[in-house]
Amino acid sequence: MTTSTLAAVIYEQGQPAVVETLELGDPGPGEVMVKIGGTGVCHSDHNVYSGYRKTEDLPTILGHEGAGIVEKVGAGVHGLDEGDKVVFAIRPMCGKCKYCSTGRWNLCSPITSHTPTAEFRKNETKYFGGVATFTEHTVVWENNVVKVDSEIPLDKAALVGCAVITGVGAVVNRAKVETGSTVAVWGCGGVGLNVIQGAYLAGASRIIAVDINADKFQYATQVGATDTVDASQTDAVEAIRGLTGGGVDYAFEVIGQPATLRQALEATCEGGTAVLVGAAPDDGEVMIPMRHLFLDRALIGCSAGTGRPRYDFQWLIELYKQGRLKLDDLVTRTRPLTEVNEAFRDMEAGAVARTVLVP
Ligand code: PAD
Ligand code: ZN
Ligand code: ZN
Repeated sequence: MTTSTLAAVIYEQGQPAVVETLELGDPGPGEVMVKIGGTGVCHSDHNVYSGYRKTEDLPTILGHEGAGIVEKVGAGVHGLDEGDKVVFAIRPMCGKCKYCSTGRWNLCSPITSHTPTAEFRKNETKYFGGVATFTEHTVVWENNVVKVDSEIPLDKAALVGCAVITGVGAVVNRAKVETGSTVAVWGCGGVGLNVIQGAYLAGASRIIAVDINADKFQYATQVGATDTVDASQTDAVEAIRGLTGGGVDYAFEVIGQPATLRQALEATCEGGTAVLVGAAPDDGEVMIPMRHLFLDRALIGCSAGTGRPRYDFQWLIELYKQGRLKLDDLVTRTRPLTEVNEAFRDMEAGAVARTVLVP
């Protein structure tokens, strides 16, 4: 049996997404079909849409930051039932590879992952995609979803799967920011705002939000920024050195540009750490003065918040329920899935913190 489902498809990078009806097969062994309840529009989707990051796997179905309800369960699936609320994990969690075995779930080896046997089809076309949440229904490996508290609204839960785990996780799992530290964050989009709220949760003493769009600072302040620097008006590195008397302990680049990564490193104090969260362009390279690293500075990357989805999603949702993790303020617009291209335009214009598409 197949299920008809709307899906946002990229046939050619640099061209608008096409929202159309595809046929989706039933979940095979170890797979589940999820009815999408909400899916956030992340800049990583925009990178595929725009061609900032090239892909050969076309046509591709976008979307990875999602939450929904399990609708069909394949044979041999354990711990997931029809009606369960789930959040998607960007990376699978096989539980067996070197990385899973050493607690580094975000690096789970693609070699051991499972591509669903259920495919999206229209005529003979084969569609690529990850968890493919810019849809009404998707089928994924059981290890790509985490069952979560049934009380959390799906349009808010969606953010936990990417923006929240990536941002908060970069602070607490990867950088391990200590209470009292000073922090600067380049880029106050959906992910950067979660780095800011992660730094707030970690007890950072100073949280400096950097952006070239001053409209973003209202959101940054709402989630815990203590200072703002408009990099379109001022030299951000100088401003941060001035505010902190020599540089921050931790600087997070959450844009994905070589120039801002270099700025982030330069804004750290001696012994400080710069963390690359933004997704690099395919040919992105950055030159850094060797003497910077000599003075005990570190430059590190962070994928998916160095997250352990089965564990981290639960405590993040618990903090949301207690009012300590802000998600309602971050979903500044919801749109139907059919308006995915308008949502990308809002992102380009800096008109939103996060858009959630609701099929
Ligand atoms: P977004 O478009 O919502 O926000 C980007 C922000 O950066 C906007 O507020 C811009 O105004 C701002 N900005 C742009 N250029 C500059 C500049 N030169 N100086 C200062 N600010 C600037 O994006 P997002 O928050 O959805 O994603 C941010 C990045 O994080 C993007 O590269 C995305 O692909 C990456 C990402 N990484 C992971 C990971 O696992 N590491 C996961 C999810 C997203
Ligand atoms: Zn994302
Ligand atoms: Zn693994």
